[in-house]
Amino acid sequence: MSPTDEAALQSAFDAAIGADERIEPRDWMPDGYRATLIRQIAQHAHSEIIGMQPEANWITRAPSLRRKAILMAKVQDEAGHGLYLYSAAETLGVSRDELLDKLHSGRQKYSSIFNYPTLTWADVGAIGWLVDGAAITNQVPLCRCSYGPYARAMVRVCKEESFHQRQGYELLLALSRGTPAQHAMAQDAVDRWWWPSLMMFGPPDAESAHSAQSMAWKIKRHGNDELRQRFVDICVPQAEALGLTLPDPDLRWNEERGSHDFGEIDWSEFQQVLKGNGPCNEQRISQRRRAHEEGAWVREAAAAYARKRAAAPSNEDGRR
Ligand code: BYC
Repeated sequence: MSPTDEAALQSAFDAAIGADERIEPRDWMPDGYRATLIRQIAQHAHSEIIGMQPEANWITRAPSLRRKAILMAKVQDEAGHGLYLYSAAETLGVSRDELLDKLHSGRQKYSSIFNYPTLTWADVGAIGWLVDGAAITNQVPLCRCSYGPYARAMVRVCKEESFHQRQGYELLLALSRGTPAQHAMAQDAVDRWWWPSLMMFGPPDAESAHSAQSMAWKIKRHGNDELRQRFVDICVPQAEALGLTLPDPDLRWNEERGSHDFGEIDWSEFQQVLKGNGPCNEQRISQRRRAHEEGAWVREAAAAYARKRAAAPSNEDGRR
């Protein structure tokens, strides 16, 4: 391609972004835009499938048939989200195998939040309320992401996440209004999940390597700090309604800002988790590798069946 052609394509891309139009898979896009999307969508997909583990841990021990059915549906939804997102990433020219290989070998990240253990049943509620709540706050703006397939996937994901958030809230409410031991269990779970949930939004804007460029490309619509603040403001009245407290002595309403002030996040803990030193990093990855290996026969069978169908002559009505 000549430099003039490239410049024309770049200016058509810039104009589309400026006019809030969607970029679609066949459109020209700068290499950096493509690479950023692959990185973010892959991380997001990996988070969905790794995120199945901490909750699946409680399926066999859910306290009633109703709770078990709800939890199974939720964990299956997370698998579905992973599938939509891997498909969205594939439209950018990478294969699912390549992405899974990068996850398994630690060359691509998944959300820090899933490296914490689920110690009690109340953790299922805290994940729903806080982790899915944080995910919705982050993902609703992604429904307006400039890349079409990612934005469209997010619409359905957000609808399902909102069901997940409510199930967590309802579960915690039942525990909070239950016996003193159940109330204490709910409070303990919130105490452990609060700070890691705030870390889900990523480092402060000043240290966020990708935010400025991703916002200029309209992949991200808001900075990490703005979304984190929005989440804190949403959670404070919800915690009051739940009869639970948030573990932050510095949390208070700031009349001037019209927002809550909150305490310092321990960013050294976040960095440790990202480096692989969180409480469950090793367990999560080895479990994922094992599940992948044990599922090899399913992938082989599906591929053999697809080959057989492709080779068979069509029936008159078009069926094979
Ligand atoms: N954990 O420049 P920054 C779910 C990395 S799943 C790990 O601000 P960016 C659910 C970041 O990747 C929820 N790594 O990055 C599932 C970068 O490193 P690299 C998942 C993090 O991309 C099952 C570096 O730090 N949601 O909801 O502009 C059950 C610098 O950061 C994290 C998504 O993935 C983190 N928390 O912004 C229940 C949403 N934060 O890549 C629930 C989509 C930052 O240069 N993703 N890093 O090596 C995003 O919106 C953005 O990628 C982020 C980070 C806001 C997360």
